[in-house]
Amino acid sequence: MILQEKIFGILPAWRERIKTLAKEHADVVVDTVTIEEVLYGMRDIKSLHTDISSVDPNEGIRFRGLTINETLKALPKAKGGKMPMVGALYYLLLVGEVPTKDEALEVEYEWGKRATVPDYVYKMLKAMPKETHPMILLSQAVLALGNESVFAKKYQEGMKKDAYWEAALEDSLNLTAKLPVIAAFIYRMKFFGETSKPKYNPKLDFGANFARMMKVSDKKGYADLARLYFIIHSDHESGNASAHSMHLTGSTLSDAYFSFSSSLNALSGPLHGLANQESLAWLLDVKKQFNGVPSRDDLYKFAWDTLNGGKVIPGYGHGILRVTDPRFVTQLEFAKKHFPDDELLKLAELTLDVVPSVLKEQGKAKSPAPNVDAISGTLQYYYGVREFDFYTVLFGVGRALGVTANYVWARALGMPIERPKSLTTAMLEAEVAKAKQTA
Ligand code: HAX
Repeated sequence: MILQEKIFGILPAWRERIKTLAKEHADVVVDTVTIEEVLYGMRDIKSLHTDISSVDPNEGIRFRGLTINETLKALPKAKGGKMPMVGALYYLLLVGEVPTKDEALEVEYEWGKRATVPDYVYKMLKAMPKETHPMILLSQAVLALGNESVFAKKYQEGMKKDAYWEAALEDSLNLTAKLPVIAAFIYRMKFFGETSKPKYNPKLDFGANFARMMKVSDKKGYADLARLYFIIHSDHESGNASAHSMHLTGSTLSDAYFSFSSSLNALSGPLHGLANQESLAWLLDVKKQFNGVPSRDDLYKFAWDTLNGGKVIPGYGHGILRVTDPRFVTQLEFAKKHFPDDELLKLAELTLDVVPSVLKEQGKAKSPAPNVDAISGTLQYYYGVREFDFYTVLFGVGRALGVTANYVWARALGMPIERPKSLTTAMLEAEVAKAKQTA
């Protein structure tokens, strides 16, 4: 299988680089830790290691060194579409090189072979109460698939440490292949009462399959939107909550299913993946209150009312980024190209003009710029996916690509169990006293 062969070929050199760093330069200081960082979510502490992607605060994400624009340009496109194959992105993340079209098709082929979801997963999903949130269903389905884990089975049989990554890769491919099927099933079952099993067509790519299984609308472009969406949501370096949860759980040698279920559970919070549905809800509230797109002044007042009500304005601000999120820009460009006259898009654009200045006036948010979630719901809404609760599931399917690539490499490089040190308040106070004495 192509991914296994490629990783096998490059792994010795990567292992050597890590060994050199760990053995010969172990004492080199990369960061120091302040009390503020300890108390406020470890923000910005340089303490994680990944080569899959990295985020520059002033530039945004790079996947294996490529910006979003470079990624979209370089990767081979899907048949009949203008966006790259999702399989091409997975290859890039896992191998670190831009694949040829044939190499990308091989990943798509692997997914096609592995997309069958076991019956017991459908049965379990059908047995859940109707009001269950789609993220609960998705996380449950992923956890249930753990029955199939190659890693867990081989570990029990005494697999050698050197081979962990191969079992991790098998699980990751099996899991990512099934996710679009499970997500589409959840969508059709939860919102349309349909319980037939979606059929993955191995002759089509991941994005086209997802669009078909979702049965959203006949508007042209949903398959391309799905490809774009999954690609840009795949990874955002390792410190964000969903990526870090996957990594932390995986570091205990839990299999990819346990680990990805953790990742989804972290993604489900309103400060993380749920923000895309909250952001669209906010825009629709505005639209409802003003019976369409309001004046700049009315929107300004509405934004202040949100802040004065003690709420955040979803879709704005970021833990690391200090500029407009390029994932936002790419989606805005897609929307302007495909439906420039859409009322909700016009409102999103006006919001882009007003909200950053309101946040600046308030003076709390370190970045007043829009993040990925400020517009992703607007695009889904246009294509007919109007059930907000489903939006984080879409994010989850995309995020699986990045976090599983990290998971495979974490096992390949023998990363150990995570175990940072915690301090009591008295210990922090003692550090303050010590610092005062030496000052
Ligand atoms: N609206 C109102 N207040 C905001 C804000 C916003 N959009 N963004 C930040 N702030 C506030 C914070 O709540 C914080 O207030 P307190 O001091 O009273 O706690 C203050 O500004 C400083 O926050 P920060 O350092 O700029 O931002 P954080 O790193 O603490 O938080 C968040 C980053 C993304 C969680 C934050 O900007 C936020 O809540 N944004 C709205 C929700 C959102 O869009 N989340 C999605 C982010 C992207 C993502 O991960 N997607 O999955």
